[in-house]
Formats: sequence, structure tokens, C-alpha cells
Amino acid sequence: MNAIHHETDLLKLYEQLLLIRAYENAIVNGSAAGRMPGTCTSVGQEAAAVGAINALRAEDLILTNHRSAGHLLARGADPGRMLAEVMGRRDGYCKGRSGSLHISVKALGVVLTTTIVGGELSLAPGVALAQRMHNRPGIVACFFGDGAACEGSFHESLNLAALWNLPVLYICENNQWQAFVHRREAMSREQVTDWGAGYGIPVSSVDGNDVGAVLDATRQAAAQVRESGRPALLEVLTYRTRGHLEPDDQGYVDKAELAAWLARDPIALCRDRLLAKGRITDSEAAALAARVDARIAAAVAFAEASPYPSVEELTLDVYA
Ligand SMILES: Cc1ncc(C[n+]2csc(CCOP(=O)(O)OP(=O)(O)O)c2C)c(N)n1
Ligand SMILES: [Mg+2]
Repeated sequence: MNAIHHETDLLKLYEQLLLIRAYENAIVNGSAAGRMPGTCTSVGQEAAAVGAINALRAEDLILTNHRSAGHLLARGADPGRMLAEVMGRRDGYCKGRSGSLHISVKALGVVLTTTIVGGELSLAPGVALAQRMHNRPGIVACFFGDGAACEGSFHESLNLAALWNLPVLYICENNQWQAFVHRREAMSREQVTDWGAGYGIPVSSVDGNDVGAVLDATRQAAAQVRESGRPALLEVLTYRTRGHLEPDDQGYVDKAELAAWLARDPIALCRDRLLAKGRITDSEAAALAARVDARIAAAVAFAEASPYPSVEELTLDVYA
């Protein structure tokens, strides 16, 4: 398949990459200054989220994990409401009750963010079964990490989805880290795709720092799921360039490995490609970055101005 079909696509994707990086940096700086809680950022992995989300359709449903800011923003979530949620404010997507780890936005088809590692894997077959029973057209995209792939729920989920022919697109963001443990210390195989093949489902892997490649690979895998009504597994190979959470001095990280991945920063790669194609000039790129930064600054101001929920609201939306 051809890399990027329309040049405008790449510029749109580039803006989303910038938006996610600026959003994550706002949290890095805000938490260092004591104005926000620290979160698990997706710095370094932006292309994995942007490429995959943009390959999906509006009717598709998304389940994701604790590193979900990129998925939500690429899907069109408002950064102000997301930051309000992170800060526990009333204007947050979940009225300030989720923090960064459980944001769901039903209107965008993001049915779940979970910090229970593998939680999204346990629920994805059920969501897909519901789609089929209700004759709904959308497939289910389930985002999870390499750490989740080392848990039992990964294997149960793939087994059931394969057995029951459920339309789940499993997207593993292999960022080489599982909290403070390197993938090679916890995984018996080099790649997660080795395991998917064992369940008889189509598998593919892609350079997760090349946003166009991720877009195309996800389009292909999603088309397989749509046409067959069966699951597929896509492994997106990338790197978590910041710590597991904020703050984290990354004292346990191999400096040479980190440097090698930083040299392949997904945003710089996309920018170089746009420049090489003459799609954007240096000054246009700078102006775009400034617009994105201003949007995030306004989002921070919106979140900081949002009130905390009142004590009376504490027991609302609680099911017994
Ligand atoms: C069931 C469960 N076990 C352990 C944890 C603690 N924990 C949080 S994130 C994480 C690592 C997850 O690694 P991975 O799935 O690769 O996702 P990544 O953080 O790399 O995006 C762990 C062990 C948890 N939240 N839930
Ligand atoms: Mg990981």
C-alpha cells in the first residue's frame, strides 16, 4: 500500500503530534511546579497513537490503557476538558473523578481508559460481542502495552476473540518498557506478534515512530477485521522516552538505547518529511507549533479556572 495518500493528511497528522507533545509537556511542567498531578505521559510514542487513531472510523469503539492522552487527543478530545479531568475539576470529561487514568469519552467512542494493566484486553471481546449482537458496524480497537501482553488476560482475550470470531483490532504499543522493567526481562519472545500467530489470527508489525507507516498498517489491519469479522493483531514498535510516570529520573534506563530512539523522534521525522516534500517551510512549521502551544496554554487556563466538584456531588453517579 502507498505510504500517505494525500499530502494534507501528513500535515494534519503532524499538527496532532505537536498537540499531544505540547499537552504532555504541560503536564510535565505543571506537575514539576506542583500545580498538577504527575501522569504516565506518552512522550516519544505520539506517532503510534496518531497513526492508529486516524485509520479508524467514527463508528469504531476504542479501549485504551493508562497512557491514553494521545489516543484521546487524536480522536478529537478537547485538551482543556482532559486537563480539567487530570486536575480533578468539574469540567473534566468524567467530572473530575477519573484523573488521567480512567478517562472515557462516550461521544468519541472511547469507552474505556483503564490503569488495570490488561483490563482493556479483558473487556474488548465483550464490547465486540455487543457490537455484533446489536448489528452495529464499528469494530473495536483495543490499545495495550507490551507489559499487558505478558499477562494472562492477553492470551484469554485473543483466544476468545478468535474462537467467537469477534471484530477486535488488537493494537499493542510495544514501547520497550513495562513500568521500570525492560521488555527483554519480562517477555519470552522478541515480539508480541509471535504470540498472536499462535491463535491463528493475522498479525503485522510496524515502525511506530513513522506516523505514515502506522496509519497505513492500521488501515490494512482494520480492513482485515472489517472484512472478516475476525480479530487481528498489530504491533507498533516504539519507545517511551520519558519515565514511567512523572517525576521519574530514569536512572534505570540504558543511556545509549534512549539516545538511539531520541534520534528517531517521531515529530522530528514527520517534520523532516514535510520539509523535504516542500509541504511546509521552516517558518510555517514554527507558526504551527506556536498555534498549538497557544491552544495548550488556553487549555491549561481553562482547567485551572474550573471549580472542584462540591462535597454534595461525591455520591452522584455511583451505582449500588
Ligand atoms: C494488573 C496490574 N498490575 C500491575 C500494575 C502496575 N503497573 C502500572 S503500568 C505497568 C506497566 C505496564 O506496561 P505496559 O503494558 O507495557 O504499558 P506502558 O506503561 O509501557 O505503556 C504496571 C506493571 C497495574 N496497574 N495493574
Ligand atoms: Mg510498555
